[in-house]
Amino acid sequence: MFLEPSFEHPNQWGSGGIPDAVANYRALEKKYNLNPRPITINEYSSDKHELEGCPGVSVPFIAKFERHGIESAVISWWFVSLPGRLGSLLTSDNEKGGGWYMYKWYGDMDGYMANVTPPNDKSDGIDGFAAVNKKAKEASVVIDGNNTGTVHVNISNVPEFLGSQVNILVERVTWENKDKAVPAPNVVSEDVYTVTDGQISVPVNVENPYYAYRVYITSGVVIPQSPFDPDHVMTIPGTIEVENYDLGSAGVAYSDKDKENRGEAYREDAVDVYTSDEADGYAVGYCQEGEWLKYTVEVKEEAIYNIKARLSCGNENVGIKLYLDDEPISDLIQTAPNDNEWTSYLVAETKTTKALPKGAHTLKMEIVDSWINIDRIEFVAEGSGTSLTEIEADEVKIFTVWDISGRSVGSIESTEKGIPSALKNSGLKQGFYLLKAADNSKSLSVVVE
Ligand SMILES: [Ca+2]
Ligand SMILES: [Ca+2]
Ligand SMILES: [Ca+2]
Repeated sequence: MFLEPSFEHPNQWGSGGIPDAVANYRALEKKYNLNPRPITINEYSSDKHELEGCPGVSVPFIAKFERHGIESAVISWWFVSLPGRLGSLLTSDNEKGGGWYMYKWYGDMDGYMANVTPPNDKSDGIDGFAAVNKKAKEASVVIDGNNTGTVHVNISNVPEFLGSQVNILVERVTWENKDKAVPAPNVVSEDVYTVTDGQISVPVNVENPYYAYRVYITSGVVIPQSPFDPDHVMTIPGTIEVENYDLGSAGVAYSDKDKENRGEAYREDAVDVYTSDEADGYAVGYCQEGEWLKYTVEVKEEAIYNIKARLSCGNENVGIKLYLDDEPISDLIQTAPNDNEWTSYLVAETKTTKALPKGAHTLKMEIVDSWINIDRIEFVAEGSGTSLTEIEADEVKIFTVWDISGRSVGSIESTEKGIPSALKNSGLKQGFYLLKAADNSKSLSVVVE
């Protein structure tokens, strides 16, 4: 069924009219004995075209769509001469604007939507939408609207899986105008809250009605660091398979910049472990600047050690640095760039910058710059050990290809060395892609330039 706007409700501006419009329409269905139809909104927007895509204006709309069961809705399309801008979520130079991040927060919501009660449902004022994701053990609330001042986000029935202590990250996305690029959301505050009678109250200072804010809730229960295999603590001298990083919470045993598990192999937390070409089978990939992993190690004897790190470096700036109990023990360790051949590993050879003291310690591997795969790090006494050789693969295989958002974009047939040019020739845009061999023998990441 399609209702002409003039039939019952003319085009209306703002989000405050949605509750009554939906109720009136549902009453009509009842009156004429119709089964409830899904409601689609063709275009939603502020009445000011310059506010298209503005996060603070869009939040109250989305909140009401969720609350009142709107099946789908399309953002306005004022600027038809600039197509492909996602309703002004991108600037006219195709850079991300503030609205892009707010819609990404919405798109990242998974699990089920939670009920949100705003101060006034029939207004464009402060409103919000929220989701609870049991699988990822997280919940989030996005708020804003045409008000400023402190908003108390009162959350009841905090799910038990979040525990009695929760981490609360409050983030803000700014917005000046639809052509102003925004580099990223900012962190406003990060605190641990104690859940009392299933409730917490988070104050959020809304500084600007055009901004949007996200309250992101995760479990505050900290799992302490412990060896991955307590029966076989890794030793120096010896080989550290980097995928065998310690057990423990994020920020304790590891730090990974995105919560996705990109490789979906071997480990189940946010660290991106991939199946690799080696008999050992695994490497840590999708490594970004500042990420780190920790290892409980036993240093057998005090000595300076030779280091052999098996790496696939995505560019000439990227590498790893090693620390023992947070003291640096190496310079930057890197190899020649891999020319986007992510199964082509090289071994970097160097030595520790100081003698490692005997005994139990924590080894930390830190990522410097972005995009490197790491298979393993050997610590060997001088004059011993065998050199690893570069692995090449010439067999033609079928690879399924995903883009950075995890969307399948087709498949290619190629040798591993030929993948970058095969991707380019298949017409894919610049960007980061994940590939998996159809025979499940390999998973790798490739940058198309
Ligand atoms: Ca990750
Ligand atoms: Ca990562
Ligand atoms: Ca490995």
